[in-house]
Amino acid sequence: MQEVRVGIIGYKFMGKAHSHAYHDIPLFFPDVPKPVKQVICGRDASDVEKARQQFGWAHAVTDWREVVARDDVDLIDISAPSDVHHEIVLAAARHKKHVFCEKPLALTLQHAREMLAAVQEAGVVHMIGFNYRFAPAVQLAKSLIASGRLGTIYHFRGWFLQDWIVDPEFPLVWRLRKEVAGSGALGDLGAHVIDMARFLVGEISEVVGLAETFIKRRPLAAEMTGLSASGEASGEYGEVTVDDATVFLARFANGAIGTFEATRFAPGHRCTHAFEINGSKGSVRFDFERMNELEVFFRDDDADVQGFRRILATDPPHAFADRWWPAGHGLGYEHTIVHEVVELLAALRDGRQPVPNFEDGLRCQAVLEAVERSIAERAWVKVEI
Ligand code: SOE
Repeated sequence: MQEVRVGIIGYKFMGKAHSHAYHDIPLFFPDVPKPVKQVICGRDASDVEKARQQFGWAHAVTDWREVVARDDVDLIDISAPSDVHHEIVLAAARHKKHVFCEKPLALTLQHAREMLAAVQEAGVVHMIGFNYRFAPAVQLAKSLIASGRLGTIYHFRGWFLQDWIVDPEFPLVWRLRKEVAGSGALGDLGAHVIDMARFLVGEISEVVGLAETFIKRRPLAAEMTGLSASGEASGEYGEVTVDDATVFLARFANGAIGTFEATRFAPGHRCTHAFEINGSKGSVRFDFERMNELEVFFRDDDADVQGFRRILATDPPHAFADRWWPAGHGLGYEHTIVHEVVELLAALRDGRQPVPNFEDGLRCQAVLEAVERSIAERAWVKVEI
């Protein structure tokens, strides 16, 4: 396989981030099949045409059904809001297209099950967009844990903090509407923390949670599709139907315990996706706002120099480091997406499933749903897929 022809649905934040990855990959990763930017799709004809020109796609269309049916497309990239994932994945599977879907996989666990079943039955390659796994510093944490250098894992402490809706007059964008987003901070940010925990520590078996919606009504704006909104405020208000913040406790199947926090109400935190993991032999900690660094502590260091030390994970032997810049130059958010798309293209080349795939999406969804049930029932809930 020399080339993979992509049809992308969505052209805002994720559409742009994925377009950038398809653009960069032939320059930096020539050993995976070359992604061909075939067709980009969005609801607004003039905006999608602008995106086509700016991001370098060959064609622009306004109906995703046309994209999944095209003969000149091999891979469907779903960079659109969560409420359309299910329908598009089922249609793509029917047309035997490979699928790359943004997180969270679905609005409900039942939909996630149907989506995994559909791609498995179609025999296509499927991937879910949990990009933060692909930061080289996170890959280093993974290899330290997998090789036993942290010993038995006792604690996972993860949090994803943002502050973009603290202003009560911030409009009711799609991420604040349950019917489009599924949930709020939990599904949008907590899903990333859950994936990180599963990747680094293992399966979560039981959860108990607490959620709050601090601002219950927000102004309606003319255009409410992106992270922000534009157009004249109408003077009308609508109900916020998702959580502004969710916290939960978890037990892992391997005996570790976890605390999780996801909020959009933490002033000063723009994109603090962080974790600390403690094991019998040491600890690691990571904060995406300093994504090139991993802090590590090893109990068997000589006593006089014990302490957390900062590893700059930008140079060989760290993951992906030999593909980018000279020593210490560092990577950014967009590189996590480049790396995840490289994993997808390598899987297509090698005839295997990439990781993370829809099974990971389903397992994450099962945790999300268990947290929501636990909040509704005010009780511990077992995670069942
Ligand atoms: C908004 O909260 C958001 O863009 C999420 O939707 C992304 O998944 C996360 O990477 C950054 O924040």
